[in-house]
Order: sequence, then structure tokens, then C-alpha cells
Amino acid sequence: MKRTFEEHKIRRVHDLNGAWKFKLDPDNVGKDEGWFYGLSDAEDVIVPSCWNNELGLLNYEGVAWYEKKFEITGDDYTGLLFELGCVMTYAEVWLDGKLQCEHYGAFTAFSFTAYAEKGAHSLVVRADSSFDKHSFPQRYTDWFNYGGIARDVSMYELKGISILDNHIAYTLCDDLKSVKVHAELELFNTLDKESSSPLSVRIGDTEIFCGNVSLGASERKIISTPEVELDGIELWDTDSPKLYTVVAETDSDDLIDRVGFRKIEVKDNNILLNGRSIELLGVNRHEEHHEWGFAFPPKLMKRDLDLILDMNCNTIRGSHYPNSKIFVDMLDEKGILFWSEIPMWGCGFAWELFTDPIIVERGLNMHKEMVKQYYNHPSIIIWGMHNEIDSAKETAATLTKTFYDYLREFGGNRLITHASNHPLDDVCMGYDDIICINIYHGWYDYNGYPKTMKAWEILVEQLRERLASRGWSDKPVIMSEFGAAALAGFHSHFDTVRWSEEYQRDLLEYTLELFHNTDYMRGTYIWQFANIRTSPEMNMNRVRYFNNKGIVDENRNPKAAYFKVKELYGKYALENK
Ligand code: ADA
Repeated sequence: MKRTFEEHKIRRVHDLNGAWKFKLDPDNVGKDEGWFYGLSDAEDVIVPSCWNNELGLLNYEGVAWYEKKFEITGDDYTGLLFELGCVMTYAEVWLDGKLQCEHYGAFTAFSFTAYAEKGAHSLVVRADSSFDKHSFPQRYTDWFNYGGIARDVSMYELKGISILDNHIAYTLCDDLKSVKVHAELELFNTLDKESSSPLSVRIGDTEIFCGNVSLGASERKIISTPEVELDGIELWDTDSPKLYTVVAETDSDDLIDRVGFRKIEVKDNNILLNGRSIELLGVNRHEEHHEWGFAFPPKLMKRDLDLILDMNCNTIRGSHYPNSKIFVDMLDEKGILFWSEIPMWGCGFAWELFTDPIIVERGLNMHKEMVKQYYNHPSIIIWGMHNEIDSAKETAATLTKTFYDYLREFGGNRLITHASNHPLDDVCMGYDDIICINIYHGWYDYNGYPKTMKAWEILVEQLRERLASRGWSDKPVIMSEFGAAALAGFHSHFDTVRWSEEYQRDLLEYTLELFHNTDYMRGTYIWQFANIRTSPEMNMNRVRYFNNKGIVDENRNPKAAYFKVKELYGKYALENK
């Protein structure tokens, strides 16, 4: 998988991106016809990509097959680890005609191990982007449901005792100058006999573990190293994002990652990063571009970050699904705080599904995969449980508790929340560390200029009362979505004309100032950074089938609001110094 640094110096890595064979299967006959043995009459495509970005396939939803041929040149019999970064949405994978694994859910990676002899091999992926009752997300979303292999595919040669995963768990001591730390490693013995190896783990220049491990034939196991205390550490913070390289090594394999030590907590309406109160100045961002879909190029990620930093933001909400690892690497390096969530986009989820065992299991599993894969990233300070579900229902609270209990126990030092559009009757907020509100006064309920704006002031007071009546007044509140659409290039002399750049700018100015000056609010995530292509189902107010609420357009050209946000966030950042 592509990162901003090399994950291996010892392990041999094969990049399986690039040219693949590709074939649509609109009648779903591929399995019966044995396409997993290899594709005939197939076209060439480049992976990663989304098929909807190929000519003529914009609206294709269903099954497609991919094949990659590769060569093993090394030993006679090689242990292999395959990793697929994101397949939309249900994937099955065959190696030389033999089914290896299946995986439900896009936006998190999945992997499997296998053995292969020296010579030529074929990897076949069947990707199914269609929807049914248990789809996660449901069909009705406010983003476009692309299909395909949207992130990197990698193959690794494994030898002897290999390291599949390494979580660095830590607790900062009260003085924030030392840390108690240990590693949790997932090991795999690729040999068909019992074996042992030295194992070491280093953080920066300090060896935190050095010992021997033994595993039975083909055994997989998780080991925890003893806790050690590191003194004189440098903290990871927004102005000084100090990262330590973590190297785990056996005699035949290695895994390199990074960690940053920081503390995030809430206290009396405040969010404290390393003990210092912070105001979250953010945008919501989809990792989507109309020309690339979810196969978002790293160069563009860098461009988005440059723009977001130029607007003086210190945080991004990865709405509405886990983003690419390489993007989160960039956030770690730049000291930008991140909110990561699963694609439980509520408007599409009927409340009857909250108790459906398949939906509960899929949601929980998505949280587990997100936590496992993103655990070491210091930039992630928030786990988002779900967005805009019918959180007034008691069954929603039960589902939220299931997610919350898992994230609290296993999610590391992070704040937990959900984004609510039911602020006045939400029964799930008891599980939130920070309360996050999505409201669109002035857009969906536009009813004349001063009146619309008055609705915001009323909300601020109603919310204060509601939180007090439920005993939640000490929780910091974030406005996690608000905004207005603007068609880039459409201008008006009248500040009341919706869809104009001026209307969007003025609504954002009004709301940002109001929230910034409200005592119990500690942050804002504007909806949204850039315009996105949206699904054809979402025809309400979706001119051009785009959600046009970006403060830059889909090609990243600034609208008038961009400069206002830059001015205001710059002012707030200075006030907070
Ligand atoms: C919701 C939702 C977003 C987007 C937004 C809008 O709050 O969470 O994904 O759809 O509304 O533009 O209406």
C-alpha cells in the first residue's frame, strides 16, 4: 500500500497497480462460466480506478471482474500476503482459480495470505457495487456510488515469522513529558513447521522490546510486549507534529510505521489537545473527484491540503468514510486533526434497520477495520459512529451503544461522536464526548433573509436548554455541518439570491461568527470543502447532479466563500493563540 514512507526494508514488496484486464458482468454469469480462472475478451484498465470514470460506464452498477497476471521468481514456494486497499463494495478474490477471500465494505483494506510456486500466476477480483436491503451504505446517499478497485493492490513476499500488524498503545504521563508504551504485534509463521525468531521493536532510537518468539506451523498470534516508560518525549501537536518511526523486525521480515504521542480530552465544554484548549476550525471533505471517483490521486490530496491549510483550517472531517492511508499520513505530517467515520449515512438507513443483525454486524465490523488500520495515526482525534440517523429512536441509542462500547475499549485515545440532525430530541448524545450538530437553516428551510438567520439564534438557545435538561451541558458542541450551495460563477447583487456565490459566502460568514461567539461551541466543520458528484437518487436541490455546497468547485477553483472562510478562520486562529 502506498504511504508517504517505505513500510519495509527487508520484506519484498510487489506493486500490483497498473494495467489489469477488466470485464463487465451485467447478467452475473461470470461465476457459472468460471471467469475466476482468467478473463477472456477483456479490456485493459488501470487500477486503482472506478469503472464509472470509463467512457460510457457512468451509470453502471453491478458486477465487474478484474484480472492481474504476475510472476513469482524467488524461492520454489513463496508465502504471499495480498492487500486490497478498497474494493467497491463486495469483493471476492481468486488466486489461480481458487477462492481466497471475500470482503464486504468499501473504504477499508482487506488482505489474505497464500502460497505460490515459482512461475506465472493470476489474481482475479469480482467486484459488486449493487445494493440490497443490507447494503452499507444504503443506495440513497448524497454521494456517487462508484464501483471498482479504488485504492492500491499490493503483494508482499513473506518469509519465516512475519509481522502483519503492529499497534503502538500508549498512555502519556501527567507531565506530558514521558509515556508508557507497548506494542501489540500480529505475527504469522509462514512455514509449515514450528519456528522461532528474534523480534525487536524500536520507537525512534529506543528499543522498546528485544526477545525471541516461537510460533507453531502456520500459526497466527497476537503478542503484547511489556510496557516500558520513555522519558523526554516530544509531543505531536498541530504546530509541531513530531512523528517517531516504529520499526518491528524478525530475522526475515519487518514492518515500519510511525507514531505520534498526544493527548485529546474534553473538560468543561473545552476540547484539550495536550492540555491546551483548541477550537476546531474545519471543513467536511469527501475523498472524491468527478474524474477519478474514489481513486483519488495523491497529488490532488496534497493540493486539497494546501488549499485547506491556506484557509487556516486545523481539522478535516473525512465525511463519510475512512480515507486513504496516504492522505492520513499527510495529515500526521502537517499536524492537521482528523475525524474518521464509517459510511453509515443516516438519511438512507430506515430506522427499522437499526436492530437488523446484519446491519449491526456490518457497522461494527467497519468500526473494527477502521480502528485496526488507522490506530497509529496521531492526527485522528475523533471516531464518528454514524451520520444523521434517526437518533430520536431508542433503537438508535442501542446501536450507538454497541459502537461506542467497542470504540471506547479499543479505539485508543480519541473522542467519540455522531453527527446529529435531531439536536432537540436526540437520545444518543449520552454516548458522545463531543456533541456534533448538522443543520441547514438558510438552505433547505429558506424563508426570507432576516427570518432565516433568526432561526439560527433560536436554535442556539434551544440547544442550550436541551443540553441542560439532559445533563449534557459540560460536553463541548461542534457544528459539524452547515452551509449553502453556490454555482461557481453565478453572482448576484442581492444577498438573498440562493445559489449565488454571495449568498453562500454571507450565510457562512453569519453562521461562523455566531458559532464562534457562542460560549458552549468549540468548533465548526463547514459543509463542504469541494463540490462532489452525487447519486441520481439524490435529485433534491442537486443541480448538475453535484452537491454544490463546496467552497471550492469540483475542480478546486475557489468560490467567494473561500476567501471569507480564510479571513475568519485566520482571525479565530490568531485569537486562540
Ligand atoms: C447532510 C449530509 C451530507 C450532505 C448534506 C447536504 O447533512 O450529512 O452528506 O448530504 O446534508 O448537502 O444536504
